[in-house]
Amino acid sequence: ASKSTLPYHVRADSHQHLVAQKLFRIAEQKKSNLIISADFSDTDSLLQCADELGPYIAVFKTHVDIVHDFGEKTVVGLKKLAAKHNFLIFEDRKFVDIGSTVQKQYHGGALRISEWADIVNVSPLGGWGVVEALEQVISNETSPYRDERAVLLLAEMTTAGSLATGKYTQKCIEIAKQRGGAVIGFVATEALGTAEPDLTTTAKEDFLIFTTGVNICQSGNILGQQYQTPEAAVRGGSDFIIAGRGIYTSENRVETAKQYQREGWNAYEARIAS
Ligand code: S5P
Repeated sequence: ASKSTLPYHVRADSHQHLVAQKLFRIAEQKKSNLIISADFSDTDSLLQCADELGPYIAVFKTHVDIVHDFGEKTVVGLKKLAAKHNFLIFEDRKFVDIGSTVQKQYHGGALRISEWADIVNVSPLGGWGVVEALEQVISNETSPYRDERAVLLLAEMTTAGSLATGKYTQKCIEIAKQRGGAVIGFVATEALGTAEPDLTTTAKEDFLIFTTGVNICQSGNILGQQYQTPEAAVRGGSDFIIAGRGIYTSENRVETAKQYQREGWNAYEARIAS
């Protein structure tokens, strides 16, 4: 699978999507391709993590449906910290339903995801309609967030026995290429063969690879989660590495985050030099 060996700033300059441009620039400025997966069940813990680790990350990934006291304070707090520390917010909602339902889950509802999440992900298990549905909401002329919202397709999963392989993964790539411009990349364990060797001639399809299942110390857990190291992930084509428990359950999460940041960044520098 080919992976991009181009520096983030080059990809920022040639990318057609504002969110991808922003993300590449943040990565370059902060020397970080790290995303923290902040799977906390209360607002205070979530915001404290964002404030402590904010300086070392490019993106803060949430599962707000596990936050028992989710509300105005959560939304305002997240937005404020994103501005303070210059990171994007990714709600790992994994939409998987018919388009009409997904529109209601994304926009409004209890979680108001379209209002605060720069990035969301979706599984096109039911086909392209669900991607179209999100794109409709995003590109709606009355939307105050037009161009500022992006979508990732869940192309692979890290868990043992995952069914998100082969044809399903290939279909994700096809859908990303065929649909309008909101899809900026994939959640995948490695490069999916979509990287363009030379963006100076064509920058249409520079899809970003976001990789979960990243952990320096562990290889997996009893519920089937499987891990790779930051270095292995980036070497394999990951553009942004996502780590949760490997960081937030460690004794000193700030030092651990810095370690993941360093390892991810060094691997990126090695890749673009190769
Ligand atoms: O295939 C996947 C896709 C995702 S988005 N495997 C995953 O583990 N995830 C998410 O990444 C998962 O929902 C969790 O929020 C995070 C992994 O957390 P960790 O604590 O195992 O690093």
